[in-house]
Amino acid sequence: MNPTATQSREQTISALQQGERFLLVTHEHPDGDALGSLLSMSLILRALGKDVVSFIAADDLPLSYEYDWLDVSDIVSEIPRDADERVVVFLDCGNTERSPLVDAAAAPEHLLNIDHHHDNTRFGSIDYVLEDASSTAEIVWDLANGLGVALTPEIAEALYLGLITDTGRFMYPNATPRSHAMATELLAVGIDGNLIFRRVYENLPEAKLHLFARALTVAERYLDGRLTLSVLSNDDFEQCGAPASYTEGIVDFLRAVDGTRVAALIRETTDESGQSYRVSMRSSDGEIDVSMIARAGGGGGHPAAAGFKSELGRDDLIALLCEQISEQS
Ligand SMILES: [Mn+2]
Repeated sequence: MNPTATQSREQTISALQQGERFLLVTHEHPDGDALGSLLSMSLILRALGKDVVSFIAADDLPLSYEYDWLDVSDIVSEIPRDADERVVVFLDCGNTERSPLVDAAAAPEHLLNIDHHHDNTRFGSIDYVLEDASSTAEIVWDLANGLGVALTPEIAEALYLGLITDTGRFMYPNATPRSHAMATELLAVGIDGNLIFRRVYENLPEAKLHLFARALTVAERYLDGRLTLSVLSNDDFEQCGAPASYTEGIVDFLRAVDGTRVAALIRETTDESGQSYRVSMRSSDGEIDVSMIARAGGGGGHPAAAGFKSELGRDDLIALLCEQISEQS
C-alpha cells in the first residue's frame, strides 16, 4: 500500500471507531459487491455497538433473484430524518451522481468514501480508494481486521458475495493472492461457499435462458472481430418475459469469443427521458481500457468493465465504439 492509502486506512478506521451513528449507502442497481459491502459493513459497525441505518432506493427493491436470499429486512428506502447528523459511508460508489443521497448527505466532513473504482471522483472527507483491491468487500474485510471485529458467518457470507461477483468467480485479473487469502479466511469461518455460488449463478429463471439465447443469436462482430456485441431491444425483453436485470452475464459470453478485445451488450431502455441505449462493456485482455470509452460516452467504470447510457441511435453508437476501440488499438 502506498503512504496515502496507509494514512487513509488509519483515518478511516478512526472515523469508524469515533462515529456513533452511521448511514450506509451504495450505488444504484446494486450488484453483489455493493450489497456485500453494505451488509457486511453494517454488521461490522453493529458489532462495535454503533447505530447503523443502511439505504437502498425503493426502485432497487426487491433485489433481483441472485441476491434475494440476502437479509435486507432492516434496509430503509427513505432517507432518515437525522441523515445530516450521521456519518455517511459510501461503499463501492465511484461518484455521488449515482447516489440518491447527494442532496441529503451529511456535512462534507462526515462523508466516508470507501471504494475501489480507479475513476472515483474522491468526493469524501476521507477518500479510502484502493484501486488494487478486487472489490470493495476486500477493503471492508481488511477494515474489519483493523477494527478488531471478529468475522461472523453472516459477515463472511456478505463479504464472500462481494468477492466472488467482482472477481468473476476469481477469473478476472483483479483476483490477486490477497483475494484468495481473503477467501481462505472467509471459508474458514464456516460459510458454505458452494451454496453461495449456486444461489448467485445457478438459480437461473427460464426467461433469462431465453434472453441469453436471443443475445447470442444476434451477436455481431466488428473491426475484424475485435469488437463483439449484441443489441437487445425492448421487444426482445418483452418476448422473453425478462426484465433488464437478466442481461447480467451475457457480456461475459461475448467476451469469450476468439479474437474479441472488447465485448459490448447494448440494450434499449425507455424511461422518463425517452428512448435510449445502455451500453455495458468488458475488455477481454486488459489491453483496451473500456472505462475510457465509457467516459467518452458520458459514463464510467473500471478499465476492464465499464458502461454508459446514450441517446445516440444504434448505428451511431456502434460507430462510436468502433472509433474509440480503433484509437486504442
Ligand atoms: Mn465493486
